[in-house]
Amino acid sequence: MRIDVVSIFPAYLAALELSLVGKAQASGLLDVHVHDLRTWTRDRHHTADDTPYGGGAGMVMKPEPWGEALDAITDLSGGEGAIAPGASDKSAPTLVVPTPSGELMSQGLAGELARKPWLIFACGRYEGIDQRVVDHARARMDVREVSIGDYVLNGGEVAALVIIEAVVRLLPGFLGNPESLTEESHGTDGLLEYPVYTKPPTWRGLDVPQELVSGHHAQIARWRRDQALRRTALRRPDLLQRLPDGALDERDRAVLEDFADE
Ligand code: JAH
Repeated sequence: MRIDVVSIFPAYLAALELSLVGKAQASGLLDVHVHDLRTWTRDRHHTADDTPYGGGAGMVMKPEPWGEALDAITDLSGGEGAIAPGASDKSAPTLVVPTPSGELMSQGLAGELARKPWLIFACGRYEGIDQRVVDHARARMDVREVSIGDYVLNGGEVAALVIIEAVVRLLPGFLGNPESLTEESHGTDGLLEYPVYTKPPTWRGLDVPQELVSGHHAQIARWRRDQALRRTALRRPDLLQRLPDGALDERDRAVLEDFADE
């Protein structure tokens, strides 16, 4: 996968060199390019913003540098037009625009983006990017305006980091152990994860639940299921409403009934 990120604060994206995303890059699975939007400004002061039409507080990012940036990045044609057999199609970029007014980020969207060959992140600042940039791009490529939650940041950079991390860890061959991806919360059964413990068995007077140290596989599985149900009911009742038909058996429903008064 290729990822391009455009920002007036490219230093924010330095975290991409670290840890798991950095390892994916080192392994050749991922190719990340960070660009300074001001590369594509033409005035002495490298102006990226202007006052909003219609008035109001704050500034809006000018469309021209964004248009030139996206033209330049997407015209990194690679010369021919032919795609080598077995090579991924880098001629079909998906533009991802982090914005509080976008569709909500989810594990499902991360999986969808992980199947794309090329993602371009446009990180806005101020009150956002002139809407014509997105409208113009939509006629030329897939565009996803994405929110990572209902709160406002100072720009799209941190949201882009969140989205990139959620996507890159799903790339085939990324983790050593593919099971660690399929087993966790939001990966399979739609419940929150159960609490986890490690040694020592007693720490500061707190014991590891006896069910987990019992060594009885069925008892451990049942305890974990009950805890996942309990946590989900208490913290994310909305997730219980969205479970597919048949996700809960009679025992699950009885357990939820017992937690109803907590
Ligand atoms: C703020 C451009 N959903 C989180 C999120 C994403 C992006 C932004 N804010 C919050 C943002 C200012 C300018 C994007």
